[in-house]
Amino acid sequence: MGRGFRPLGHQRLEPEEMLRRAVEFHQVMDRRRSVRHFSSDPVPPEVMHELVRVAGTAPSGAHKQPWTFCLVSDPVLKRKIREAAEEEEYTNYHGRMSEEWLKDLQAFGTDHHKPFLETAPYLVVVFKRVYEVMPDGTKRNNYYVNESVGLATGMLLAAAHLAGLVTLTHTPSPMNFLTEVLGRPANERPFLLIPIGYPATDCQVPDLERKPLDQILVTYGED
Ligand code: IYR
Repeated sequence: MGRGFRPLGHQRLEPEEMLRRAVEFHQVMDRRRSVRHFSSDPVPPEVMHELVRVAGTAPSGAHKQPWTFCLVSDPVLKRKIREAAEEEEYTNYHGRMSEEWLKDLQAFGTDHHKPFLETAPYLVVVFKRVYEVMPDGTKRNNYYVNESVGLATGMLLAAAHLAGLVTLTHTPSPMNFLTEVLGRPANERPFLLIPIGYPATDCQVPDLERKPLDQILVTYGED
């Protein structure tokens, strides 16, 4: 796959410009929120394809790029996904999740109803590719698959936000039904389910605060 090395082609920024860009990017990203109430307004498919292209720029273990992004807009498939997810979630909310977990979720107002799986114009179902099947049928393991696919998904969320769209990082559990509904091969495992679209007109989000820098940053070597 590799063809040797080539120059990086990097240009340094002035410190002020660096800081300006970093501050601005934080301001933009700080407005990103997980959204559970979607408009059904359509999103141009070219935009969605571009978001996936951004996700595909993520770093990955040994550059194996162990991801597949399924872009679902077919209403029949969306309904199947909703029905299967709601069935699993019903079991989660009625005995499979601990009391502590249910209490932690109260602030988000979630339950087993997942209408957004049908309302959102697109569902991006992210699959991790645990191994690759060679032409001779042998299997080759990928490396740091969760880390790689997590990074790619984060970049997808950032790209969607920058494009003026909203997302939900949804984790129906267990997620095996996605393999079946989408007819994915055995080397792919569902990783995350991400509805993408515009927010509903009256969309509300939980009134949350992010941890301040001094709670998430520990410095070593600064004065
Ligand atoms: N998967 C369930 C429960 C759930 C779990 C966590 I952690 C969340 O942050 C939100 C929901 C659901 O989707 O409802």
